Amino acid sequence: MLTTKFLNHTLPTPIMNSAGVFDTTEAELLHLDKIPDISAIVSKSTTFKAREGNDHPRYFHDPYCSVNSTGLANYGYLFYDEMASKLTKPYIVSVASLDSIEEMKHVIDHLAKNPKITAIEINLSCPNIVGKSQPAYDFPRFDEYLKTLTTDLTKPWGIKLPPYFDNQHYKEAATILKKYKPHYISCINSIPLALHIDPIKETYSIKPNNGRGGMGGLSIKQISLANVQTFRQLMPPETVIIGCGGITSGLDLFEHILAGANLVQIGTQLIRETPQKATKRITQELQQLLIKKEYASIKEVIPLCQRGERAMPSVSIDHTPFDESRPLLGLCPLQHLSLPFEEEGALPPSFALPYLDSEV
Ligand code: RRO
Repeated sequence: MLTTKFLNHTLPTPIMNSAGVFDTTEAELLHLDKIPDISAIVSKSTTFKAREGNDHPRYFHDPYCSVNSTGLANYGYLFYDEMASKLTKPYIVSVASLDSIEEMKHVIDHLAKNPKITAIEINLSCPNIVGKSQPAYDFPRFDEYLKTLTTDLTKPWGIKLPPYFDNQHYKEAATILKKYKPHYISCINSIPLALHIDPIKETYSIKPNNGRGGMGGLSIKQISLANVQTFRQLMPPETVIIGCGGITSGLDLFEHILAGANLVQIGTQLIRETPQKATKRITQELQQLLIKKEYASIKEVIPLCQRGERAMPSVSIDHTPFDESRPLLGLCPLQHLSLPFEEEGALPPSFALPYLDSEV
C-alpha cells in the first residue's frame, strides 16, 4: 500500500530521515539502517574536512518547533563514503557548500564513484554558517554552483532547497533547476535565522549566532507544503519531490502527498519520539487513513494542484482517528479550526506548553 518508487529502487514506505538527524556517527547510521519503516538513509551534510560544528547547546525543541545551529558538524566526506559499504538500504550522501565550489566538486566527484551510494543530495541551503549566505538564495551563485557541480556528474543527484517565500524567487529557482535537471528536489531545509527564547531562564535556547538557527517541526508545515506545491506546479511532472518539514503524523505525511510530494524526509519528529517509534506510528496512521479514504495505494493519491476541480474529501474526518492524548501531533478536531483563537477553551489541550510545566 505504501510502496514508492525512488530512482531505480522500490521502497516499502515513502519515508527517509532528513539530512542532519541521527545520521552523523556510524552508530546512528547503522541504527537507521535497522528501522523497518525508514526506507532510505540520508547522511549528515558532509564537507571536505571534518568539522566540530558550532558551540553547544545548538539544538532545541518544544511542542511547536525545533531550532538548530549545528554548524555542519560532520566527520568529513571520506567517512560517509566508507559508511556506504556498511549500510543495506539506499543511501544518499548529503554534501554541503562551505568555502569553495571546487572543494565541493571534489567531494561530489569522489562520492559519485562509489557504486554503493545511491545518490548525492546537494545542500546549498545550510542556514547556520555564521557570516555566510546560502547559495540557494543568491541565484547567480546558485546557477554557478549547479553548473560546476553537476557537469559530468553520472550519479543521480538531488537538491535540498531552502524555503522560498516570494513568487519571483520561486520562478528564478525553478528556471535554474530546470536547466540542470535534478533527479529529485527536497523541499524544504529549515527556515533560516529563527530565534527561540527561553522565557523561564531568560536566555536564548541555543547558543550560536545570538540564538538564531534553522527552524523545523510542526510549525513549518504550511511553509513546506506551499514550497512542495509550488515546485510541483513549476517543475516538469516527472520531477521527484521529497516533502520535508512539519511531518509529525500520518496525516501530515498525507498532506505532503496532496501538496505534490512523492516521498518525505522527517527530521524533528524522529528526535522528539525516536526514529523507530515515530516512523512506526506515522506509517500506521498513514495506512489507516488511506484505508479509511478507500485508497488502495499511496500511488492513487493525486496532488490537489493536478485535480481538475476543487477537491472534496472522500470521507469526512470529524474527529481524529489518531491518538488524541498525543500533544499537538496529528489532527486537531475540526471544530477548533472555526473558533477564534482568543476564545477560552477554543484551543485543544495539546496547545498547552508541557515543556514549561516540566521546568517549573
Ligand atoms: O548543520 C547545520 O547546522 C544545518 C544544516 Br548543514 C542544514 O542544511 N540545515 C540545518 O538546519 N542545519
